[in-house]
Amino acid sequence: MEKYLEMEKFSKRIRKETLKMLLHRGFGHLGGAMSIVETLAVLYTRMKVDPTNPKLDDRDYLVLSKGHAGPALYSTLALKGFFDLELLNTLNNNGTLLPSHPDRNLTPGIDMTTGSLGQGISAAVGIAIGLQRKGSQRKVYCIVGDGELNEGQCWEAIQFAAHNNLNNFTLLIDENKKQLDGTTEEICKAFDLAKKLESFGFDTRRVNGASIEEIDKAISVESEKSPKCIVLDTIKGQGVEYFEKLKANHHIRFTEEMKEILKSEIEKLDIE
Ligand SMILES: Cc1ncc(C[n+]2csc(CCOP(=O)(O)OP(=O)(O)O)c2C)c(N)n1
Ligand SMILES: [Mg+2]
Repeated sequence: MEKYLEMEKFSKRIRKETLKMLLHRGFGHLGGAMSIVETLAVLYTRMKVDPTNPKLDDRDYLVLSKGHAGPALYSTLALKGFFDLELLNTLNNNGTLLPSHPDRNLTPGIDMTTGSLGQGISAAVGIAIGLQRKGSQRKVYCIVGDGELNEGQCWEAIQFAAHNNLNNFTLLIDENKKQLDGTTEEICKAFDLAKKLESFGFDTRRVNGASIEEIDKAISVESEKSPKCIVLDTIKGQGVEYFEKLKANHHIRFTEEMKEILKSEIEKLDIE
């Protein structure tokens, strides 16, 4: 379908610009940025946002609770036209508008400052209940990491969202099976996240997090009463074979060899 082809192209561009940005910087959170690329492509095709007016009154919100994946969101926003692509080369510089983790006071299109894991989801639920009380139709999306869900604070927010029937709230869990220095299995097991969210009262689906079509279909379901959860089955480093296979792929300082690999991966992502 045409719309999926467009989203597919968008996701390639996001992946490419993110890799370019990280290569230019020389280091960064590559693994967790790559695993949300397809999700960001779907979200920013569907969400009501206006790049010429980032503070548009009736815009939808995205809170990137796993804020260390900021570079993927910055490329998405730049490609949507919120700011110039050139700005991506200023990632992490002193005085930049693009700090490694999102800052709502700095970057056009960023609605919540994140990076301290567990806090973004609470803020997102707060935004959602505020909107619900105003009778607003605006939607709130929040992306959390599977390692991030080790934070107890996340589960307070999840329970609160279900208790309040926040059907304007969609939680997207990036289940890439890894956290900072190992797998979730060995550090703190996630168990069955879909079952957990279901039992917390969320309308839950599990999808292939590399499939634009599956993500889009899951996001498009309207929930009557309960908040929604989409568990994204992803790979840390998704879409870049070398980094998918690399064991320590959370935060990478690129060796000369890795830089060459990145350059060829970037070339492969060129779109006609
Ligand atoms: C409160 C808090 N503790 C620790 C960190 C450091 N930290 C950054 S990313 C990360 C691992 C997160 O794992 P996950 O949520 O699975 O992220 P992903 O796999 O998507 O990169 C940690 C511990 C942090 N940012 N915030
Ligand atoms: Mg993870």
